[in-house]
Amino acid sequence: MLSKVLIANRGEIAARIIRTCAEEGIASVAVYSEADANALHVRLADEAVLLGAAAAGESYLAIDKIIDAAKSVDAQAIHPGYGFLAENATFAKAVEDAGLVFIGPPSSAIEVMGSKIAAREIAAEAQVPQVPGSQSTITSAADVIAFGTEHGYPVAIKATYGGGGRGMRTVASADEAESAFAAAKQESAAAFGRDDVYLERYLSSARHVEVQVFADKHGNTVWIGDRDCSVQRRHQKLIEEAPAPGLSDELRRAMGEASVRLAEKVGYVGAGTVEFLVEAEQDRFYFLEMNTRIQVEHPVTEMTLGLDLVAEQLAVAAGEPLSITESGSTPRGHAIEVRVNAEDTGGALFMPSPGPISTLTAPTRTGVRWDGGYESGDEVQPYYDSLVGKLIVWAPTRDRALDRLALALDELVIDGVPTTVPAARAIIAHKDFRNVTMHTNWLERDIDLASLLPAVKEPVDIDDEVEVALPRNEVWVGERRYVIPFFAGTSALASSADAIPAPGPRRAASSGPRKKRAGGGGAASGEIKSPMQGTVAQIDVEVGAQVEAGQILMVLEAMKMQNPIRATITGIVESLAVTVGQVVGAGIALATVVAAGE
Ligand code: MV4
Repeated sequence: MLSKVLIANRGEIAARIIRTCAEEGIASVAVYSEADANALHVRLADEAVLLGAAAAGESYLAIDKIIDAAKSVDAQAIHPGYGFLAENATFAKAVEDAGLVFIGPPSSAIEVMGSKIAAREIAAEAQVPQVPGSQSTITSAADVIAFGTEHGYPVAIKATYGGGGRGMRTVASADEAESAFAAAKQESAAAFGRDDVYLERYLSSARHVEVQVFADKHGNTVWIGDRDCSVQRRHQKLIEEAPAPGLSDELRRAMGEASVRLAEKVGYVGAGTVEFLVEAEQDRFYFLEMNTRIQVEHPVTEMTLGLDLVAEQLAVAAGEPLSITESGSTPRGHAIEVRVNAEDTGGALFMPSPGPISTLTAPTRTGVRWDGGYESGDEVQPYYDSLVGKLIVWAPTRDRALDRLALALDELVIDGVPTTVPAARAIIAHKDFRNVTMHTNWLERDIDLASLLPAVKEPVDIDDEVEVALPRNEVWVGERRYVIPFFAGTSALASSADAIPAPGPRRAASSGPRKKRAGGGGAASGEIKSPMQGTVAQIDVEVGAQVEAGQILMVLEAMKMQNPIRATITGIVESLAVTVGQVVGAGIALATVVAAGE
């Protein structure tokens, strides 16, 4: 048995792991950055070691510092959680080489699954079905066209050393090949430091279903249930559930057995997840990738099986056999998880909105679990992801779980930062979600989140708003009145047409009425400058394109947050001053839009 474990992570997953360590009688060691000195995971752990500055590279991604910290406190093992270094084969190897136990698979399995081409080769050897794909990295747009001619469109261009959908581009026809190829390469280089890309036939209306596998060091490998994670926005999952609804027993079993074959082929140990695309009506499934970590959504599996997957990870790492010896136990009831992020969903923008949480009260209803990374008085930092916590409900049936989830969402109180709860409410209230006709492109294509209203941090006094006469609307959130400005003809989107504010507490004024902007006379040229330092993650328009004021021109990634950059006036894109992958400083010109007719 392990006696002391260092948790190389922060937020809710660090808190989650620390709590299981306590139950197992294992001493826990938190690591933290300067920004996290007072964070929940530090308060919960038995010991804590400062790594360095807030930037992840100086702290949660600093391999040597983390290994030194483990040695300095005599920890025997390191749990990486998810994200940060969890799927970094170099880190796993460094942990192994330091004589410590990496709570995860062997570094060799991480390495194989890190290359999506190698993963596809192993999957083929294990006779796991997959969509047609290129057998190697491609070198030109001509390769895309040749593949499209042979296998049909749409085609997906994916990052060879990527995963999770980042760097992925879809190609609907041959004339899109050139620009999509260039964009996928640039995005992959920016996201993963390598620009190798490969091809897959793209399935547009399948569901995203994943299988939880577990292996111990005694040769036991089992599959223990599936989860549907089809509702994603920009490859961030919003809602997950277990079991995946509407799959036949045969399909479930075939996917589970395929997952075990794959895990065995790669010499897997510990918790792993095998992702598939599923066409449930046809009983067909296709391998996508394997995630070699505990996943954010693991609690829905726990709730339907009565297990603690982190406890199983700790046992396996200590060399004990799995407590689950049989594959495919029948799940009991249904569990659904909502990820609650500190983001303003107004106008479907999902703007990261870090800041202090004044009140956080989780629902206490039967069948409800809250896995949180913060408590009242804690501050969501701008340096890391914006996950505040996960609301998980269990009920005997899916319908009952959805009803219970709606009530639990109403009872969850988070004051101080806006959250993604309004989007979750809209999703679970939608008939397609209730009827299980959602799929991977459903959220971005079929459901209207653009009418969600932006959050306003402080109540605004109507009488103070005399600067510009604009129609407005009031909403009541709990006991507080919020005033939402209306802009003629459009949704709330137009109200944030100006440069997006840098991370930090949102100013009430930013959502309030403001002076009439260019376009109605006066200045008719819109130079768009970068509001912050960041990396151009995506460019949505080309020179010469007609754009509306408020339309997204590009996305700037800063501190892992996606910040849309919008046109300030309606007109034509005259110039683009940047390319995807470029790092820009605050105030740097990004693009120029000129009013039509000039
Ligand atoms: C796909 C796909 C369809 N066809 N690959 C996204 C996450 C990563 N693990 C793989 N992903 C996908 N890969 C092929 N060949 C669909 C997804 C996908 C998805 C795509 C667009 C919008 C939302 C999505 C949600 C889940 C999966």
